[in-house]
Amino acid sequence: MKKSTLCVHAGHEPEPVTGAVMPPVFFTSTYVQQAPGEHQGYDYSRAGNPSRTVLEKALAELEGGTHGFCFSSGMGAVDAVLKTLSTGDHVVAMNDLYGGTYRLFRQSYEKLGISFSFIGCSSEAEIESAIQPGTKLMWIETPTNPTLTVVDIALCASICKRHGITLVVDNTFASPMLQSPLALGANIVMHSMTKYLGGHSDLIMGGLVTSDAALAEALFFNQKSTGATPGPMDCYLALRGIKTLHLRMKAHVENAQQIALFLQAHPKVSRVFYPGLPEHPGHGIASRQMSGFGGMLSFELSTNTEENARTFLLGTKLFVLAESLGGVESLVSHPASMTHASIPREIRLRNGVSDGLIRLSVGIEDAQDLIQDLETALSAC
Ligand code: P1T
Repeated sequence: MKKSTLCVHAGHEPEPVTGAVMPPVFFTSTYVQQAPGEHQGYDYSRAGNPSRTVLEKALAELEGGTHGFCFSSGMGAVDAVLKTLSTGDHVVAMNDLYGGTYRLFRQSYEKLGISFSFIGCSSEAEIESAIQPGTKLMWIETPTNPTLTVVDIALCASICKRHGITLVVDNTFASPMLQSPLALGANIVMHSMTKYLGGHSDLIMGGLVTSDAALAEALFFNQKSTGATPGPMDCYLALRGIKTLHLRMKAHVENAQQIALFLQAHPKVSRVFYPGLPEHPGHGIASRQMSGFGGMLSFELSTNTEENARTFLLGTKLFVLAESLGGVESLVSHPASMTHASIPREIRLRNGVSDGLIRLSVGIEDAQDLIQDLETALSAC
């Protein structure tokens, strides 16, 4: 089945008792047992809830995997993966990561004796040289947040396979519509479902998908043991979001492409980071491994200072100044002081996140209205 059909149908069929076309929302924390330990598959909603099951199945189907797990945030999903590791293990990670992921690695897991090497993931030699005897996990985002760097998933997968390393791909920026990491050889795909999957900026949620039974068992154990699980209403909202993911992604991609071209041609803009532009260093890989270049882009003004960026950020009206991304509405943000503030400045600068970098989450409004909004803000800079 094509992904657009899966978006509409994945995870459920009409409900057998009443014939309801949409799955009911099961507001229950617990389930009656016929005898101690005898039940119909659900005993307590931290371990499982039918509304969550439907969503987890839908997510797994969309990512082409066999096991899906949903969490009460993207960070809850990241944490469940890291908890599969033990003291002494080593992780190779992409150097440009969402600030919260970087913070969890450095501030929560390093002190538990897990070590990390942050690298650019730009070549086989670079990745090979970062691998140590104790390397258990490789963590990449592609395209990255916020510099839109593209990492070759198939290359990482083949190196990881050779060394018996689990490859995790944070697929948040692409969404399952534009990129399928499991098909390219990744072992786990991770999502902040708060973003494109939810799609309407009205929930916080994370997701993991794998086709590896042993990994699935470990992730399920961490999910139910730690308990960062979403409630049934959020699961329903996420499922409802997924039903239009294919249509929304098409609009996000078309609008972002037009805005990238507009910004690239603008005299007050010096650099545009968007994998859909032929000049982007990751354009070739993105063309191979993505079916569209996404709705996220970043750029720098010709006078690339924090003050000038601030003038721009206060000058947009349609692009609302806010963290997060992937909703129907357009957002603008300043990674250095917002989403990536927890990364020390010198490391942030080394990773290409300058003080003046501006990030756009391009929504599904009319492209010309969005461009007009950007033009107004640029004229004030
Ligand atoms: O916010 P949460 O649902 O917990 O997801 C964390 C996360 C993980 N991975 C990526 C690539 C992300 O972008 C995020 C969250 N990002 C933002 C809030 C942001 O504005 O970039």
